[in-house]
Amino acid sequence: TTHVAVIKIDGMTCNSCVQSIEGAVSQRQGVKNVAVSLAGSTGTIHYDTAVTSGEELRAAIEDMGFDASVLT
Ligand code: 9UX
Repeated sequence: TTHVAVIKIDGMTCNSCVQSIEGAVSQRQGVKNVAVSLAGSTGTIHYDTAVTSGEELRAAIEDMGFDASVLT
């Protein structure tokens, strides 16, 4: 099943980090699509629930040095 996680991402101040988060998250197993909004401080990620989870994706973003929390 494909679900959509919306993750609040604090600490992004320019598009360089938007690109690096999108690149890293898009390569993770189970991720179908990822779009990060600098203006909205969010990441919207479509993923396969059999393979990964919102919490796992949040932790991956946190490990990149951002303060991340799962909104939906
Ligand atoms: Mo831009 Mo990322 O100043 O740490 S490179 S937000």
